[in-house]
Amino acid sequence: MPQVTGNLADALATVVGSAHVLEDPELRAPYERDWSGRFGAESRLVVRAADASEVAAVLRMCRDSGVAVVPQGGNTGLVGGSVPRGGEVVLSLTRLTSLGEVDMTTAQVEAGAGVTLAVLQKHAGAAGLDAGMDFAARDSATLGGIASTDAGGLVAFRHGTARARIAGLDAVLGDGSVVRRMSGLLKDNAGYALPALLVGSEGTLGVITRVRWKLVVPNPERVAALVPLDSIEAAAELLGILRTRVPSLEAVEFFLPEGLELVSSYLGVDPPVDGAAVYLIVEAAAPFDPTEELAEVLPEDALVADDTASRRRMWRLRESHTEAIAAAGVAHKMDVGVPLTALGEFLAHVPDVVAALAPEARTILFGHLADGNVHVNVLGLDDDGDAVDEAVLRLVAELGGTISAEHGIGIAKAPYLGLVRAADEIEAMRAIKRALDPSGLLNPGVVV
Ligand code: 2HG
Ligand code: ZN
Repeated sequence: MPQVTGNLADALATVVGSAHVLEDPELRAPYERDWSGRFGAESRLVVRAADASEVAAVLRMCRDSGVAVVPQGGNTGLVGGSVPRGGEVVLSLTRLTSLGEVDMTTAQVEAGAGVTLAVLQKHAGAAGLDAGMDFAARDSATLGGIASTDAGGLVAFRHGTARARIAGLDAVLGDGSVVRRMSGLLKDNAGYALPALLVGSEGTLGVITRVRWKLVVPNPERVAALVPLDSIEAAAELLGILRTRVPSLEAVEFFLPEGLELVSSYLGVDPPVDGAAVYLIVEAAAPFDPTEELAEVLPEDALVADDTASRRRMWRLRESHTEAIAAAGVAHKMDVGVPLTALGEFLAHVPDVVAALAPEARTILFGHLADGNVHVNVLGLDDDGDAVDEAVLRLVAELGGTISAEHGIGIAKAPYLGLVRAADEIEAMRAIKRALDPSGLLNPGVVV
């Protein structure tokens, strides 16, 4: 294996080829700022490995040179967890795109960390199966990033978060040792579950190079509905009815009038409904047509979409929130989880909490209602905006929620971990970090 004798870039080039070591600031730039537009800094260089052995060699060289590494997938993160804080090497995994044949006995498939969610969805579809995960960034977000953040998305209610979809993985740990767990066994309790620990560890313990993904059997018949409601309490009540009386229920998402207005004008469309306090998008999918089952419990003014084109139009109103917000400015994003019993109180209080500190700011609230996952986006904050983040996250903690539901802690929320995790628990996390990444090579400043 090549040794680092002089310049790190030259040494890395002997591993990945000089075309994949980017030093030119213009070439580095797309890797240095994340999708939030808020986080990022200059890297020392960007290195694009092609496989697990190159990843291992890159990590060893960086460790030997005392240079920290920020692993990066599709760079769709929103919490600063996959972009440099200043001077690190960015290790891009997007070239790890090998994709195995679907194993029809287990309904599992092996895929490189750089395979995007959309490619996995297509590959699964060709075998008559489905990825069991979906979200708006599907074309760019990669499986390595999805695994390391334990991403959730639009159908987590039915199929769980990434954790539930990952049957195994390969990873290179910070100390250079390798974890290989690709057998995909449902029952395998031999020792500590290291793959489970790596899922959601945000690149702080190891670099995931390959995953074994559990596919699901798709439901061919699908119906969506846009439901206008008078209050968040009415939404919570309807959610209870949907959950218990609609077995084909797949997703229950929500947005509010401010979001609908912003998205409609961004897309240049007339909102199909207005005048409500809360809007839900409900989707059901089953082997039989679930329209009747769903319609039975929905209010009369719900708009039902039973063909693909109208369902897509409906979903665009929800999925385009992130883009419409980004077009309006750089938002502070707080991806939080709140117990459903406290959701009404949370949504009612957040605008006041923000307004008390930043009267001019604009607060957009939307998210995955069935999961209690609210995306708080605040536009128009100045440099002191972190006080707003803290106040919102404190409210979440007081209500028994979590400061990170699906985007991760990153650097955005690292200072606030103590709001929802006890000191002992954080110390246990630090001990794990020291054990698996003793030189602090991987993603410094993220999580703990
Ligand atoms: C979504 O649910 C994503 O659309 C992004 O998690 C949320 O932009 C956001 O805050
Ligand atoms: Zn989300």
